[in-house]
Amino acid sequence: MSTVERLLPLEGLVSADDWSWALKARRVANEVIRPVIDDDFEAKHFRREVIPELAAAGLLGVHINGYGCAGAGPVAYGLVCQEIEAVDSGWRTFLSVQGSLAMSAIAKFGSEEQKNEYLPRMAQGEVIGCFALTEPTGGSDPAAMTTTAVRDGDDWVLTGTKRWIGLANVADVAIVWARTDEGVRGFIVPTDTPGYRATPIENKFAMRASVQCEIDFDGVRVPERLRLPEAEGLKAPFGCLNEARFGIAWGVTGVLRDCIDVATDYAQNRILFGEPLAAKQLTQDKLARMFVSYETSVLLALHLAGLKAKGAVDPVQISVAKYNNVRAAIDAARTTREILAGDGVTSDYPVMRHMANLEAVRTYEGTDDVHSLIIGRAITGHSAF
Ligand code: TGC
Repeated sequence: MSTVERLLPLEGLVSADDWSWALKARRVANEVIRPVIDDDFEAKHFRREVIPELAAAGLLGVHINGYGCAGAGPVAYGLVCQEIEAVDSGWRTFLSVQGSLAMSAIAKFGSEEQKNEYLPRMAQGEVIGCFALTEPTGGSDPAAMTTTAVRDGDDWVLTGTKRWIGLANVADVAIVWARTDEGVRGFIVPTDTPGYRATPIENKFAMRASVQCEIDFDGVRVPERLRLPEAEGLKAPFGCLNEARFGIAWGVTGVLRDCIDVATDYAQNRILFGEPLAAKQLTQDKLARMFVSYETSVLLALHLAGLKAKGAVDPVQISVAKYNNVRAAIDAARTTREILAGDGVTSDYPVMRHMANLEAVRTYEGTDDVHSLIIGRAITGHSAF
């Protein structure tokens, strides 16, 4: 049994229904992803066969109501992210891109026709989505976007470049945010439309079991019926980022948990100076700090979920949780590496994979600097971006 479940079981803090979602996600994570993740990370292989398993468990767009989606509450949504990310951040990223970003964009801002056309098939994993907001000149300032959509009769013509877009080369549809004469608008772009070209970014040291791309839009023609009618201005994509940031705040607690388990098991079995490493005061201090950090991160995530369930969560509160929990997970991965010493840098253990992935996680969906400044602005009233 996991150390954290033995000492402070999360099961007792959540409803039976929410916990059943954790168990469904844990099964897929442990039976389908864990056995292959080290090889896939090493080989930079995105294992598409995992998608039907995630879909069969109801995990794609798990938090969306109706249209073939499970309509699970925020705690369940968070627990699902925690279980998948405990194995690998790349697969939690897949869940976020598909469910929190692409499906959420359609659910929040699409027409009834668009929701009926796409959401059930996306929940089944038959249609894969990506979310194209970030541009090559910098992701922190979407207001500076240069991708344009120009009206031409019944169509829109999209031109520009997006970068760091998860799944863009395997996606069937891209949710693309572009500047129009009336401001930023969102479009559902079938990826087989002429002029759409997604090129994987091959030389990543993080998220190697998932795929991120640069996308070129060279006069991509999209009919008006594929514009998201309710999306007006940048607050629309930010509304989707709020969902993804919430999932990250929960997901990284899974990495923290995995690090504690790896470090505890290693320390119990590694003999140093005639006794287990676990019997040393310095090791116990490291484990205790990680455990306390896990508990505070989870309680913050649970608090956020409670606010979200009441419809009362503020984006600043999401920033607090993303900022704190990602940093806590990074600290735990570093501490685990220290406990494992030389073994910690090998692929016999997941520590370096987690560490590398977390460098991407701290950067996307708002860097920790951006979240720090969002919090600072809320405290002081001064915008310091
Ligand atoms: P500003 O440009 O003035 O605001 C524009 C409008 O957006 C509203 N807004 C939000 N609404 C809801 N939730 C939020 N979290 C919001 N943040 C901003 C804002 O109120 C305004 O509304 P309105 O009605 O006045 O027009 O921007 P700001 O000063 O509020 O924000 C500045 C800053 C730096 C905080 C913001 O630009 C920001 O959060 N930057 C980080 C962007 C980010 O997270 N990018 C990563 C995207 S990830 C990606 O594209 C790849 S997807 C993942 C994958 O594929 O793997």
